[in-house]
Amino acid sequence: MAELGQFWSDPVEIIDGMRLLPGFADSQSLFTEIQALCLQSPLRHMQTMRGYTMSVAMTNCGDLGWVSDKQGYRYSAIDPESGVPWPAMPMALSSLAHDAAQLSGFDNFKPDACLINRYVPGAQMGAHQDRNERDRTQPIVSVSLGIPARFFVMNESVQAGIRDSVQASKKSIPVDLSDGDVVVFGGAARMCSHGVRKLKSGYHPLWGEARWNLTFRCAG
Ligand code: MD3
Ligand code: FE
Repeated sequence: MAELGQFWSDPVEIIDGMRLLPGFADSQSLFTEIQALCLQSPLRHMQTMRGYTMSVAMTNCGDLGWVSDKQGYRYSAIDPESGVPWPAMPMALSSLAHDAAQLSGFDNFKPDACLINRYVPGAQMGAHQDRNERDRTQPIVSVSLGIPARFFVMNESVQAGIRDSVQASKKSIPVDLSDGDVVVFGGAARMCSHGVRKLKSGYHPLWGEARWNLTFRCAG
């Protein structure tokens, strides 16, 4: 686990409530944990309500897991593929998320859900909000691993127009996320729309031709 205060470079406030901790996560130790989790609860491509198959492969650990099917998006204590609970969240993962949240001003972050996303070249995630979590005063902590990806977040600000009186503007802000980068989304950024651009091909010595992302949430 990364020691508190150890970064490749200083934390960056991208927009109000969104803080990037460059290189905060120890990719090597997470690799071992994630391999073990995926043996217990294999990655799968979920269906959307409209019948599309997601290009991102997913699984979960923790008390609750995010699922999507013809009934829609929700959290479930049971892995629908196996009929048994998701694997427990390893301490190495929950403490990483806790420490990243604490460094960003959120004390006592105790996530009950960790969504594990795997992108291969060509995979992407369209713009969406994360709104299935019960307590939205809690942040979401995201950990990026493997080959880099271009993430985008919509900054929903109100700007005074020159001719119009007041105009709502949504500006898409690109952020390149690399192996070990951790992002904390809380406060004003918590409900911002966001997504991931189509992954370009690449190779990472540990993760191969893939990008992985962990998102820690207080869902229940
Ligand atoms: C901003 N995952 O699983 S993580 C997702 O890289 C998701 O796999 C992306 O969006 C990925 O829902 C982005 C960054 C992230 C996660 C949650 C957020 C950004 C967020 C919630 C609110 C605002
Ligand atoms: Fe999201």
